[in-house]
Amino acid sequence: MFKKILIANRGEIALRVQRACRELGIKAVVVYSEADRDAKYVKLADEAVCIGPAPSAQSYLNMPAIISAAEVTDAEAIHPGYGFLSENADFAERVEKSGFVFIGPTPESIRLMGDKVSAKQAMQRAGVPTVPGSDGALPDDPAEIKRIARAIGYPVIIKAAGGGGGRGMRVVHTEAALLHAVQTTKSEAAAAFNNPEVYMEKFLQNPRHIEIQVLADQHRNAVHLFERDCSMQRRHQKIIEEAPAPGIPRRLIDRIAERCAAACKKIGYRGAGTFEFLYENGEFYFIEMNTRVQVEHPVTEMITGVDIVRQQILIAAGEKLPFTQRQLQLRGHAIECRLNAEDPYKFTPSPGRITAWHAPGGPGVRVDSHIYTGYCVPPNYDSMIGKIIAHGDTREQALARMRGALAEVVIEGIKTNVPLHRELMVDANFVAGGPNIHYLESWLAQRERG
Ligand code: MV4
Repeated sequence: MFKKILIANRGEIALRVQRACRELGIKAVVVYSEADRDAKYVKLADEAVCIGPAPSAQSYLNMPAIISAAEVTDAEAIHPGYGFLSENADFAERVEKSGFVFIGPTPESIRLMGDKVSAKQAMQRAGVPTVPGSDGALPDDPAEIKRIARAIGYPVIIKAAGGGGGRGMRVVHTEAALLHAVQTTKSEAAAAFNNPEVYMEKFLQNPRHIEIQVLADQHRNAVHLFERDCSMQRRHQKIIEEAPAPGIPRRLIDRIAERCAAACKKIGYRGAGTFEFLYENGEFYFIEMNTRVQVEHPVTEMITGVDIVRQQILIAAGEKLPFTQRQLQLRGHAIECRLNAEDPYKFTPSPGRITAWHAPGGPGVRVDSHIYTGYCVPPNYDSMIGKIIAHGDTREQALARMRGALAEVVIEGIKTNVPLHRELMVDANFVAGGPNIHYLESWLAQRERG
C-alpha cells in the first residue's frame, strides 16, 4: 500500500480524500494556492505545499508545480479529485511518466471518454444503448448532413466531440436552421476545445439525468454501485442528487447498470467512473462517461456502504475489489443538497468571511464540508462550500431527515442557497419524485413571476 499520497485539489474533496488516506494509514500531502493558505484541508494535512497564486491556471492547473510538490514530498501517488486536472489525459500521462501512480483510469481511457464521439462509439460497441444519432462525427458535405438529420428526425442536437457537461451544444428544430447551426458549433468547438469535430443526436425534450456509478479494478473485475438521479440542476450545475432514482423499475436500471459494468471490463477500464444517461419514456440513452470521482458520490456511498474514495486508492495500488456484484445491496435512500456560497435565487456568488457555522447532525445525516467559523470563502473558485447528505430507510425518511438538517444548519456572514433547498424539500413535485432536467429552471422562473 502507498505510504504517502498527494492530493491535487482543494476544498471539501481535498478533505474527503484526506479522510480516506487517514483511515488507510496513508500520509496525505496537499497542495494549495495563496488564496487557500488558511483552508481547513491545509491545516489538517500531514504536509502542505504552496503551488502558486490564487488563479487556478497558476496553481491547481499548474502541472509542473503539482508534480514538483509530489517529488519534494516523496509522495507515491496523486489523487486529482474532481474538476481541475481530474480528467486531463496529459496530466495523468505526465504523472505516470514522472514515476507516480495516477489515482484514476489510464490516460488512454481518459482520452477515449474525453472525446465524446469515441466514447459513444466505444459504448455502442460494448452494448450500452446510446441516443440515436450520426454514426460518429458529421461529414463536411451539406447534403449528407441534411440526410442524417432527416433520418434522425427533428429536433436534433449538435454537440462538439471535445465538449461535454453542457458545453458546445446547439438544438436545431428545422432544416432551414441546420447548416448554420452546424457551422457555428464547429467554429466554437475549434476555438474552445481545439477540435472542430461535431456529431448529431436526436434531441430528447424532457429527459431525466440518471447516472450509473462503476468501480473497476486492474484484475478484470468491475461492478456497478447502482444509479443516481441528478435531474435537479440549473445551467448544468447540479444542486440536488439522490439515489436510487425514484419511480424507475429496478429491473430496467439493473439491466443498464450491468451493461455499464460489462463495458468497463470490455474496454479495460480501471478506477471509479460514471456513465451518464438520459432517461425518457422508459428508455436509457448513454450520453457521456466521467472518469473521475464525482461531487455527488456520497449518496451512492450511503446506499451501498462502499467508500468510493477508499476503493479508488486500493484499485490504484493494484488490489482486487473486495466484493462481487452479488454482495452489493442497495439499502434505503439518500439525498444530497449542495451548499453554495451564492444568492439563493439570483445565484450571484457570495464569497467572504463565515461568521457562524453550525453543522447539522443526527441519525443518517452526513456533512462533507471544509468550512469553519471564521473561514473566508475565496472569490477565485467554484462557489460550492459543502454538501449535506441525508440517508433513510425510505425516500420519505431521507427527505424528513434532510428537512431537519436544513432547519438546523446555520451559516452566517455570507449568503448561501440553504433557503432554496428548504423550499425545494417541501415542493410537491420534488417530493413526489422524478422531475426532469428542466424542472428546477421552470420552478425558478415560476417563483420569479410570483
Ligand atoms: C442532450 C439533451 C437532449 N437530447 N442530448 C447537457 C449536458 C450534457 N452532458 C448533455 N446534455 C444534454 N444532452 C440529447 N440528445 C439534453 C441535455 C441537457 C441536459 C442533460 C443533463 C442534465 C441537464 C441538462 C440540461 C440541459 C440539456
